[in-house]
Amino acid sequence: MRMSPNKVFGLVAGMTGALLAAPAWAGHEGQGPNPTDAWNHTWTLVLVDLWIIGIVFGVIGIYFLWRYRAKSPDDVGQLKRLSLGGILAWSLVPSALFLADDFLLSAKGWSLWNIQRTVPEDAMEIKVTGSQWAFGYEYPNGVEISSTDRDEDADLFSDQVMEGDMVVPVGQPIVLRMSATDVIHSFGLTDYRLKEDMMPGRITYLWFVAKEPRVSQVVCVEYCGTAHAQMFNRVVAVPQADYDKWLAAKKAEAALPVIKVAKGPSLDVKAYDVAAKSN
Ligand SMILES: [Cu+2]
Repeated sequence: MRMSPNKVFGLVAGMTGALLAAPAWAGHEGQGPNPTDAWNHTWTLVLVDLWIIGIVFGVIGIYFLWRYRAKSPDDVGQLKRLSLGGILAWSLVPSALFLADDFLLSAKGWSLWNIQRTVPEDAMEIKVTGSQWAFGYEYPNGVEISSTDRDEDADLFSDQVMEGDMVVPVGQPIVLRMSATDVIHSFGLTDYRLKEDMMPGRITYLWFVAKEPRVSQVVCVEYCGTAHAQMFNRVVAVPQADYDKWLAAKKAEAALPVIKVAKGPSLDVKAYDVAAKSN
């Protein structure tokens, strides 16, 4: 089969047309724009683009390798002169197609950024503080949670709400107003595809909405010192009714007088035993 340059050209144009139509079938099923869906949508589009471009160029490249291969050792190729129209078409049309794709992706990135930076009016605010090496949260009713409340041997994969969890209601947009007490940290809400720096002396923000009950993680994604790797916490999304119950319980707990015992150096049990026996 011999393909004329015009046919190859038609193939490229056709496949690129499919690429530009891709947003229609790579769309998201969101109920209103939120940063997580917008990121997923844009990322899917980038991947679809890369696949289509890769396949188009791969197929054409392999075809040309086969079509114009040397048939004998002394086979010398012949340069075909293109007409002026051919030269213009082969240079301008592919450039225009690539530029159109670039503009499409930029526009998607732009709209994604707008979605990520525009906090819905009904968002519930939680104040978040980063410090070496913990996340602290303050809820609108004054309840305070710290990732250091978590038991050291807690099962991080448990689907039960545990001490230290940041709990949020499903379906409610949450805006985090964030700062730090010591060095720069970053709030990495990876399951929601979001992150934002937390800095001393500055308030930054991030908003997200959980569409279903789920347990996910927040990790510090800015190296912040020795125990940076241990700076993580669970973010648990629960139905609104469960959230209300949890918050009320936390509020009641906070109302009790709490006597905090400072942690001293660990007790040397052996020395204590010896001392006890000698008495
Ligand atoms: Cu950190």
